Amino acid sequence: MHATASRRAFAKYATLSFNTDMTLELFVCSTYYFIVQAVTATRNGAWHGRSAENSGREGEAVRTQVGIIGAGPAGLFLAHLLHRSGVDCVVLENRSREYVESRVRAGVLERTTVQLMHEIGIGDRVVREGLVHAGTTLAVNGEPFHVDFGELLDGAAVTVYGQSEVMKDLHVSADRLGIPIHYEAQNVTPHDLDGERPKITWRSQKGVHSLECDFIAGCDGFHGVSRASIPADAIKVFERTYPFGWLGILAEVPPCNHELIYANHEHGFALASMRSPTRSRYYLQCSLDDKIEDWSDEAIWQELAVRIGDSFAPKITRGPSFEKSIAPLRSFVCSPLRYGRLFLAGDAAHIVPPTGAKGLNLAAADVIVLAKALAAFYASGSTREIDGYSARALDRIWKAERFSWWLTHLTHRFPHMDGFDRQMQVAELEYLRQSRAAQSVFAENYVGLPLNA
Ligand code: RFL
Ligand code: PHB
Repeated sequence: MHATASRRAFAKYATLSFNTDMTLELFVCSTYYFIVQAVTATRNGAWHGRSAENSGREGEAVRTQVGIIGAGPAGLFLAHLLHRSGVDCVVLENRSREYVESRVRAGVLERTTVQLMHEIGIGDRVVREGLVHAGTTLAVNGEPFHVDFGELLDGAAVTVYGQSEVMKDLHVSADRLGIPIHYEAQNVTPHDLDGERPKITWRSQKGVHSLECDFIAGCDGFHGVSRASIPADAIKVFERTYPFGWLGILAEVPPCNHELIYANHEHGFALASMRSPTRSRYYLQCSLDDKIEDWSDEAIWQELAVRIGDSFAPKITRGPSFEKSIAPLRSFVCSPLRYGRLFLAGDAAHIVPPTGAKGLNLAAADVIVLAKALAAFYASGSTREIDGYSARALDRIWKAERFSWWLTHLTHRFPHMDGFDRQMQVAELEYLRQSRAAQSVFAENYVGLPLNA
């Protein structure tokens, strides 16, 4: 029998039988019995993670070790990391694969995220097609200045590579590895989170299904069902909403600069970003009352030119937008990231305003910690690492929340702002322009704090 299969079967059998009342001694003494049973079970085909095609017939209870709700970046990075550690999982996603792949969102990957892509075997395309940016430009009242991450931080850089490309890479790899993902799963509902045998039910065209698991990972984004399943008195929520949104467009035109431009202008914030040397992504701070129909392409190009300023405005190539959306901005953290056997990760647990480009990267960092903790549990039976997941992840989350909140305040126009507030913004940006120390702090946070921070 293959060693990995044996380990998996043992781990599964062990978790089925391990409960908090049981002493570790009893757990160890029972090992021999478990292995014998596990070998038999594996030979019989029981407890194997089943593929999306052959699992989940109506009424059939499927069993796995970790049930993952949500096939966004958090859910699929986690599934890959668990798979690599020999831990079985099944992913349930309420949207179609095409929808998840076409959602236009993040664009900037931290080093840790790119490294994670390499570790799980999807690093080739991001290296070929991703754009490595060793710096960024900030502008205040149309006057730009450059922050050189590479020079300040010993070669540090971020990679511009769209979230939709990350999702395509994850999907292709999940297919290849046989990671079971059920798309268009309706009415996904976690049950018995505070007991020993949590389960998830969902509905497909075939009927109602049930997934029994040892643990559930809630990776279903801000509006998902996981956090909403936790009793209100079991978690604390910290939140700031912002009195504006971001209007974003994609256009098949070359970017106006080889790196991003974050612009603070009296009219409000603007960001020049990109997806490739021929595709631009631009954002404008807008009112929460604005509708997409209020903003013609012409009005957007006009306002971008004003806010980005004279140095770069002549380099903006205008063209028809093929995607246009308005997103509200929010800072949000829920604590702790665990309730019983449910663990929250990614946007299900926290939201940052997109100013610092941290959301997807935080989701990746969370599941690196969570996957390691779950793998440690299955390898040793010790709950030490899973018990520490929430505190360890929150430590880094709060630092990214702080940076995103700070950069949002530094670069946006708030309705209550008076002349004094405006001068404070300008003074801080001028300080950033002139101070190497201030630039180092900015660069260190922007390229991403180390995972053990
Ligand atoms: P996601 O991506 O929302 O994925 C959650 C998945 O769960 C599914 N789902 C459910 N499935 C089953 N049952 C249910 N009841 C479910 N409810 C939801 C959803 O369909 C979805 O597939 O969360 P995840 O995985 O935590 O990933 C988070 C990131 O997507 C997010 O933080 C980033 O996009 C944020 N973000 C950025 N992050 C960066 O790191 N760098 C950036 O440059 C960046 N730019 C951005 C951004 C987000 C933006 N918007 C639109 C909010 C720019 C923008 C404009
Ligand atoms: C993007 O390209 O979508 C992007 C880049 C930087 C941000 C936010 C979004 O801070």
